[in-house]
Amino acid sequence: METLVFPKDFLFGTATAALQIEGGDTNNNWYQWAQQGHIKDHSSPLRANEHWKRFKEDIQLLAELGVHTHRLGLEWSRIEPKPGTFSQEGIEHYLEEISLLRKHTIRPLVTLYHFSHPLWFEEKGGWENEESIQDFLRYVRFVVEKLGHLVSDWVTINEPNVFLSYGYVLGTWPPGKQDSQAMIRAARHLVLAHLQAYTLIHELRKKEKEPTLVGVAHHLRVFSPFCQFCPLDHLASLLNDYIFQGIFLEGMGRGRFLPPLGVGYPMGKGRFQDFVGINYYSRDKIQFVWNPPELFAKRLVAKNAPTNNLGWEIYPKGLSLLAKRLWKTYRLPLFITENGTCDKEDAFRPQFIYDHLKEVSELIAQGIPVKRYYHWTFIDNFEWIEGESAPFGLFANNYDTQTRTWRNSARFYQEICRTRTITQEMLSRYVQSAYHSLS
Ligand code: IFM
Repeated sequence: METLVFPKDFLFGTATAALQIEGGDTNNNWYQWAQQGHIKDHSSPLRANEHWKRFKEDIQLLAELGVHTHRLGLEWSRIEPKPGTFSQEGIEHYLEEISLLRKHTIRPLVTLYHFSHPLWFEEKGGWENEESIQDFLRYVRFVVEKLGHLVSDWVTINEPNVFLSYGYVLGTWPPGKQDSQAMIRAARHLVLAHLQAYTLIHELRKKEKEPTLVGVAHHLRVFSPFCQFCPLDHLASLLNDYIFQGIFLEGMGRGRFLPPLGVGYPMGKGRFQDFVGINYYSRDKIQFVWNPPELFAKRLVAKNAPTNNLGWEIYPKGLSLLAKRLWKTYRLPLFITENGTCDKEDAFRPQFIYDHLKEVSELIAQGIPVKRYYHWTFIDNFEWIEGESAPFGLFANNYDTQTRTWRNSARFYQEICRTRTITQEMLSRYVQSAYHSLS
């Protein structure tokens, strides 16, 4: 393993989402989904990490961890509990939280929408309703007017493709549908909401000296043919790539609508992102299957590949493959807005971090402007339908006592943040065991 050295302006951070850590909110679609019994371990985001109450303690931990930046989400339902009615308490809470981050010189990257929304929005039909765009923009305007003086970096929408796949194809997330027409409607609205929010945020902040950066956190995967010699597996991989991520990258990045989202440039040709956000976790091996009209592909894990506790393949090289492609296409700074793994024992997380940062370091050496790395996640939290049972945290959390514990990975990451290097000596202290494999 090599020593890695990162540039002085490279920022290391952590990422979280409001619903996954805050607890205490019942006015959102995910609380309702949990109440309906959809969470595998029967936990609820009502508890999570009680971060809403404990944010000072958590920010103290982030400061000790030494991160340069932190990606946090806002809970829309706390800020706009009823349509058009904003909560003073909600926005003041975030003012306080973000001010505290800044006091510790931790640069905030704020996510405006990360899978959860108010119940009133869900009841109106969520993103399927055309009015969703104006509803979202009203919320964005309020937030940027109130928080803009503290925040210059924004993610409008997190992983629209994941929300749509689980919510409208598999039906395991709210709104729990299996309806491709509804999915396409919702997808169009999400893309348009981003395009208009991008323009609005810049409009609101145009007089400010500090540049405002706005982008999307895209969930990006590598799709490759299960069988190298099977043309149909190749074709199915390309199609998966196009449908799962290609149409969102082009739609949200350049305002270019591709089928089935539409055609042309409804908002005009342009650039609608200041960085490309990459949430990278894994690769899928694609096998063509003929089972019309539902399926044309199966997503499989490569034979003998290392996997995490959720069975996701660990494939660090995929990060480079995606980053190179995005740089070639968009010529914009790249932020790794999420990267991390589910590892109950914290057995292979340090190795995972090293292997992915090695890819980042090689990309930088090749002149590709990867500027930030946000580890997903700061602390074990509510992992959507997995509930409390899928720990991705640098810190462990005991949900009964709400005690936070430093993991070996957190200590490793602390040294990485402090020194912007990974030395052989650090590797010998922190990287203890390699990955589990399927075989
Ligand atoms: O926890 C999620 C996060 O909310 C979005 N990206 C993937 C993470 C791990 O599944």
